[in-house]
Amino acid sequence: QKNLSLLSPEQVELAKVLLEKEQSHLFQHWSEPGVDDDEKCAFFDQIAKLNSSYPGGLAAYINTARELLADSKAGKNPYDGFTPSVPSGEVLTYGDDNFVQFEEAGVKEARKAAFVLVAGGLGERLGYNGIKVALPRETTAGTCFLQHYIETILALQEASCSLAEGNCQAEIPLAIMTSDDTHLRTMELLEKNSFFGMKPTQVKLLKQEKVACLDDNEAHLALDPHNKYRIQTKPHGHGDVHSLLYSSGLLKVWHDAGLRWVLFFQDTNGLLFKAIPAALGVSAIKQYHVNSLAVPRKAKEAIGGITKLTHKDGRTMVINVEYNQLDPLLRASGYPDGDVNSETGYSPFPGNINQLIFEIGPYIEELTKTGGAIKEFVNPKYKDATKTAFKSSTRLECMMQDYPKTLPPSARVGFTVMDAWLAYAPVKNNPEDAAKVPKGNPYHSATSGEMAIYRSHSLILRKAGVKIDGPVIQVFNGQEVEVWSRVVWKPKWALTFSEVKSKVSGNCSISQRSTMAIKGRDIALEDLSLDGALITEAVDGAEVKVGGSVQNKGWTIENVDCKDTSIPEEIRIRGFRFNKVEQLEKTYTEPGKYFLKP
Ligand code: UGB
Repeated sequence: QKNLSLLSPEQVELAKVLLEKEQSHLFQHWSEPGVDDDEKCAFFDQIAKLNSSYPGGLAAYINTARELLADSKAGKNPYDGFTPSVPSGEVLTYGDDNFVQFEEAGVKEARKAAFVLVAGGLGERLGYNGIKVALPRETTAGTCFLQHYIETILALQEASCSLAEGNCQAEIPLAIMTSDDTHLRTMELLEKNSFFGMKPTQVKLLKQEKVACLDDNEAHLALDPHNKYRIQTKPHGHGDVHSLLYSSGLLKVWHDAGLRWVLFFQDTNGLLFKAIPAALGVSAIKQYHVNSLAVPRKAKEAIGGITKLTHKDGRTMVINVEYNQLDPLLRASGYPDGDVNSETGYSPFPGNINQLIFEIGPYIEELTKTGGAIKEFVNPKYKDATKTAFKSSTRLECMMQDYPKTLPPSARVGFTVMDAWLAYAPVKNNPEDAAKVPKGNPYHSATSGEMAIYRSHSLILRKAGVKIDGPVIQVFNGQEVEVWSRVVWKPKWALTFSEVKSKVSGNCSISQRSTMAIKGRDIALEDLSLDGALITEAVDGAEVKVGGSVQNKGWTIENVDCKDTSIPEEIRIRGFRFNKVEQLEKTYTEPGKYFLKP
């Protein structure tokens, strides 16, 4: 009481909220006034932050926590009353007429889009010490994820503007959600690299705050074990992105500027932009308020399944069900074998890759009602079966893909399925865990993430008429992967299948042991026969035709051990590195017309 008399009116209000919500234990150990006053102020600063960064404030957080903890203790299933079934969505086949039409429509729409990268996660499963967006997407060109994302958005901006009538000045905005774990390093990466060519004003960083930890079923807030004047906090999950976009006012700025779409994406999927133009085209043509990208999913694969849920009362929704919940839900709903592959070799439930496209109008309307609050969940680890005590403190969590859970039935919620080889190659698992993944299921490691890029590029070129050898199978860091020709290109070379086709002509062939990096806009492959390594770089305005027979010793692949700490971490987590024995490398620094022939 004596301590409270020293507080400002705002601090008194906050203290009252805490006392009303039965949190007096937070003050019980406080020393006399005049002792530890700085710490006490810091405590209230923290409380004020926790209060303002949560929709509805700390009181709402504690109320929800009590409800969810009671449900968890009672063993209540969040899907009680719901029956799962396989939903129907848009299933695309890469390169067919339908796909090409959606891609064209998507590129046209892109100038009305804003991109949101959720990059607040530390990637505990990957165990990498840096921020994940700084990892090389592949090690042939060495471009990091963030650079690749930005270069693709800039290429889309340009391609989209070139289709607009009149003088198009569109600058596609990019928001990046960071956290205390990633914020400074993300900012440094951008600043050190001049924002990878984007205007600094185009990029906005939104930092998510952690939420208060909970000690017990009564939702008593947990004190930090190292400081009795602090509340212990933990991450709240990627679902924070919605409240941040709303509370920062950014969404309104985008809406007022006439933008129509918001595209959310995760930190380490090096393929996802291959799927963006077509998926955005689907959103525009089908007028989806919400469109989730999905890929065929192996049963029990550690990604959520897109599921249609029908409630006893008639309500239906198409929503992601996390992988650990899908199997029990199916077993409880008349599928005795749970989540199993169908005769196609895949689960009938498409895999959520958390690439979401929202139409801004309906999105902002919904957030005006909810403030961006997302249905949360709690996952306490109980000490024993009585479920009365926790092994360690817990907290509420939320996921960005749960946004549709509060939408009315009239909302147009759909999804788009594309081949995994085209759209999905996340880097989430460390080498040891990846090596334990059941045979046939994807590894989701740095090794598989890089190899998937070469496979995707090889398959795209094959579809465009290039003769490309099949892969060989190799083992790196205990993972058996297909090794295709190491082909990479800059996003401005080609964003869509039509663009790839327009840059390839005659009889082109690339052998399996080859490496090809295309670093320029106007580089055309004409009657090229490549058996070795070929690196072509050209400034805008330099038109280069590459042809003839290129043959050299090329780049070989060497195994490296993930435990060998003499090798940089970003390399050893892949289990291989390139030995650049011989290559043909040409750089064109002046505009003009050139013919590169050995
Ligand atoms: N992230 C944040 O920005 N803040 C946070 O507090 C937490 C994460 P994970 P997860 O792609 O296969 C998701 O940890 O959550 C960012 C889907 O839920 O990599 O286990 C983080 O930086 C799942 O349905 O993934 O699983 C990263 O960019 C499936 O789609 C992103 O959020 C799965 O991803 C995802 O965080 C998948």
